[in-house]
Amino acid sequence: MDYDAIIIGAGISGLYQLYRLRELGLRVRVLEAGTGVGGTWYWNRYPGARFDSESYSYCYSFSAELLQEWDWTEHFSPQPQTLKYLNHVADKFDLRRDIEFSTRVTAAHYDDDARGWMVTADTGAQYRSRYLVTAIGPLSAPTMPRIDGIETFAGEAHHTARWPHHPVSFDGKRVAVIGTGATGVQAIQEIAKTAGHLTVFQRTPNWCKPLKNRPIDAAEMMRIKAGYADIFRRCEESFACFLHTPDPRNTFDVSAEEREAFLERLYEMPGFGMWQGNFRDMMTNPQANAVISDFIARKIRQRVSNPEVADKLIPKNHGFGTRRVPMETNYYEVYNQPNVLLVDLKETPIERITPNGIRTTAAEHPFDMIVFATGFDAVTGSFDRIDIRGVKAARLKDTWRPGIATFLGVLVRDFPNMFMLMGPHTALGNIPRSIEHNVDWVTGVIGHMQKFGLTRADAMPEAVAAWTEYVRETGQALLSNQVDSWMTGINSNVDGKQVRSMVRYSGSAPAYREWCRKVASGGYRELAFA
Ligand code: NA7
Repeated sequence: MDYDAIIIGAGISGLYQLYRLRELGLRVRVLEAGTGVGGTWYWNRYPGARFDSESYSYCYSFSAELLQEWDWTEHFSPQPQTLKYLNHVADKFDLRRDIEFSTRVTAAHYDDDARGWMVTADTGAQYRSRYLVTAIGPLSAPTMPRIDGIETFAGEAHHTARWPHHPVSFDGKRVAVIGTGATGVQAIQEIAKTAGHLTVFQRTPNWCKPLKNRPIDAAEMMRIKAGYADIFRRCEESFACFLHTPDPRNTFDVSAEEREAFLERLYEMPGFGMWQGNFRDMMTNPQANAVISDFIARKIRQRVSNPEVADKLIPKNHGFGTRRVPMETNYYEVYNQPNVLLVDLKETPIERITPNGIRTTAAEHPFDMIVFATGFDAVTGSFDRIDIRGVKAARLKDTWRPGIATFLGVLVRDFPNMFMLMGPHTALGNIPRSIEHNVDWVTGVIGHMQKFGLTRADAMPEAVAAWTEYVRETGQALLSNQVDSWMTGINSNVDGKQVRSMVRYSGSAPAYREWCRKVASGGYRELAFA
């Protein structure tokens, strides 16, 4: 074997996994497609990209020294600052010497005789390794919309997740943005500041909530540093590892006045409070959800001066919080600007992209630039883009075709020694919190194998069946699983992703960790070792 472990990806999960496996004394190589570290925060450098979670809850917690030496400048860190932080982490722990940049993994094949993986990169290089850790992210395979003529556009065109490294100017330009998810909303509010004219092409409006970001001064940063232990304890106890926990009351436990006052407070609160800290039945009771959606709809009407435009911005096919809630800063006010136009694609669909711009069924819009904020082939897309084969050369893509099946979202039966970080069916939520847990657990399994001289680990079929069933059960009551979004496996631009499927675990993070803890403390009986 060339290496004990190959890690694919040098984002938040890959960097930390490298750190941990090095502690075990393993020979590790990280293969990274980008020219630098950072993953999501390396690729998504579009204007407006930033954390939607409090910076100090969304960072690594494993090193007290790192926590104490790093100063966050804003409550919700902007992408350049986050990238700087991840570069600092790579330098501080001397991680770069084990990372190969500009190396995109194209294939990973398991060899049962050698009990290891043969990994192939687009550079032509091949690597043999005992363990394979995928640190490729649930939202990292960008998708372009399927629109006729897209390749004929003669102006500038950028996907938000493949944003150029050089500055992009919107000054005086006629700019189009397609897509109004969390990314589109962040980009639109920024582009509108300088574009000559901005046209937003919206297919489905989302329920957006004010972020209420603000700078962190030195005194506040000192207080945050002193309170890190409490911050991470709160994250650990909450449903999805955020600083916000659901209110113990149900929506209709309180009077209409009290409810309104509570929702007002949440609306004014920074971050995900309105989504993660609302009445506890918001995500399961359609009537409760309708009340909260109505509250946000009224806010949109107050903030957008033209009632017809306001109406177009109000979602009609899903309730608040049932899709990822985009966080905004003056997003709705953008539509009051004279240089901004909203095009509702439900009314006037795009017919084609032309060399000059975009033609809908109603008009031809000329553009200098098109920004595609059209999202990702989520969760499984980053796996599908690599030719991953397990025992008897079975393709991972085919294995999952009838439905995703994993053990704890980490292991897949018949793909021995492959460990997924942030894979399908694992706890997501506040991703860095989940990453640290995932990495520590994987490190535990690998450490166990090293200690006992084991060379093959696979998930037992019964364990896979039990976890997959648990994922299905915990997702049943949730309104969000009855709505089309990347969280339910839908992507209109990808073949085979038109029907909803259970791609993510939607139970609680504490329950997920308890499963993992029991498996580890029981000596990994759910895994077949050899
Ligand atoms: P999302 O949330 O998947 O949003 C993609 C957006 O692009 C969404 O508004 C889509 O409309 C729109 N879209 C996609 N294809 C088309 C076509 N063909 N025509 C018109 N509009 C289209 O991706 P984001 O990058 O915003 O966010 C992904 C996650 O990253 C986010 O949840 C955070 O967790 C981080 P649709 O809703 O499908 O009608």
